[in-house]
Amino acid sequence: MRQIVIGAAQMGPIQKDEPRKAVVARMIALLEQAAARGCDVIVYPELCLTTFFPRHFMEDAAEIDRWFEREMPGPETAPLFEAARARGVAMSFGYAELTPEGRRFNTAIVTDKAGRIVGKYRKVHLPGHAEYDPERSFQHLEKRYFEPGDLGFPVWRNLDAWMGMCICNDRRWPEVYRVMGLQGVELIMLGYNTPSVNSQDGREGLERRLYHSELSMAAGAYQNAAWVVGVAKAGDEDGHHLMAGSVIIDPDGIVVARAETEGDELLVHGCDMDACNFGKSTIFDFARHRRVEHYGPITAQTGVIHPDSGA
Ligand code: CDV
Repeated sequence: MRQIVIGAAQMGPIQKDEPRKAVVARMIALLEQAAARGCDVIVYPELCLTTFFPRHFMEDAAEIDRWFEREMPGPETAPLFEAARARGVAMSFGYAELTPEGRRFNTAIVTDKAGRIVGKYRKVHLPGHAEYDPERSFQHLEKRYFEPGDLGFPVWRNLDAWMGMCICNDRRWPEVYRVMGLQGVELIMLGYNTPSVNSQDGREGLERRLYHSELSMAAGAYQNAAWVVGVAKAGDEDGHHLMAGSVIIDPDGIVVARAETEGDELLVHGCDMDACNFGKSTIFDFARHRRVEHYGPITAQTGVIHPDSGA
């Protein structure tokens, strides 16, 4: 048995004017709860240091830059790293990264129990649009503020397990889980900011959005025999509602812990990494059962090509 006690630290809303210092204090409060409940690792949401700023259209570079971190840890996040190190809790969280070369990514990191960053992931699947869209009921400008991640889907050895990360929209794409599955991933950690309504289809409400989120993560867990931890930033941010639905899912695709609120809430579950072994050595023993000779289109094309198109 290789048990990792996981704390899924759902966060309630962060308003536009809420300073990082206040957010980091909330994160430390969750970390303290996690330590008191025996957690080995705590997982926070996507872009968890600020409000979900891609809903705001901005043109001024200085205004955009204020949402980004130039260093990690930086002056405002250092207390979080110190608290994690002091309590011996590893952590994973998402933030907006501005590199020294001026590149912008939607990023997540994972640390070890000494607060050292052991892995970094940059979001690959950026939803939304790059220009102001008057047809939408609200904006989702991730394609404006970030470039697609350039690190692939790495997996790291940490806490005696194979760990990987993805971010929000990535969780809806089966390729994401499979690329990590092919590296033997045992724990996939992800955070999200998911509006409760579709800005292009008001009929798609909260219930269906929660279902699609859980469906995608449970499928990814089961089909790759891995634990999946999905953590929301939820509630009403500046008049825009984000769904909750944070979950811890076992390698059978079963939800073992689910958030009950839309606020700061810690889910705790003892996750045995050896529970991945059965699925990985039987129905999803990739080496024995995959037929890669038939999978070519998955990497050779992006969009749909109908068989009668002549292409
Ligand atoms: N932050 C996200 O990536 N949100 C998307 C929304 C826009 C659908 C998501 O997939 O949850």
